[in-house]
Amino acid sequence: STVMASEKEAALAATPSDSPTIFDKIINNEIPHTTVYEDDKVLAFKDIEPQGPVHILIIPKVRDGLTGLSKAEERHIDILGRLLYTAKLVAKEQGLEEGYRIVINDGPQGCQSVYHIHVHVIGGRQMNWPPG
Ligand code: IU
Repeated sequence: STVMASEKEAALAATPSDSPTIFDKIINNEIPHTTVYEDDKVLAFKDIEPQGPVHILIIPKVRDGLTGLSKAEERHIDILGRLLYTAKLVAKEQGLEEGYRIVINDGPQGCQSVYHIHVHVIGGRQMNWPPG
């Protein structure tokens, strides 16, 4: 696979599409990852390139057309709520008592590199605003 100099480069090289992504391989246990939470609908695992002491990704196990937030339809309302609620559970379980950052990157300008919707939970350090 191609080595990317940065997440931004990866995002700009990524083509928004409905093709299967690396997250399917993670869901199917075909590539190593560290699961921190799982139920019948969602999977939460450690990001391989953590942007803080804690960096977890939360994804739906079935993508159902939800390549990114911009593709959301009314039928996705339940899973969208579940992704956010899981973010809260994971943040608490990870001990992020002082706060944390939730991110959903969308599209090239949003720096999205994987077209299977995911919620980032980043914490364990002071965040800054505005984001980069
Ligand atoms: P983004 O919002 O699409 O930019 O986030 C994709 C994330 O997926 C990014 O933080 C990567 O480090 C992360 N990731 C991963 O955890 N495991 C992988 O095999 C790949 C990307 I490729």
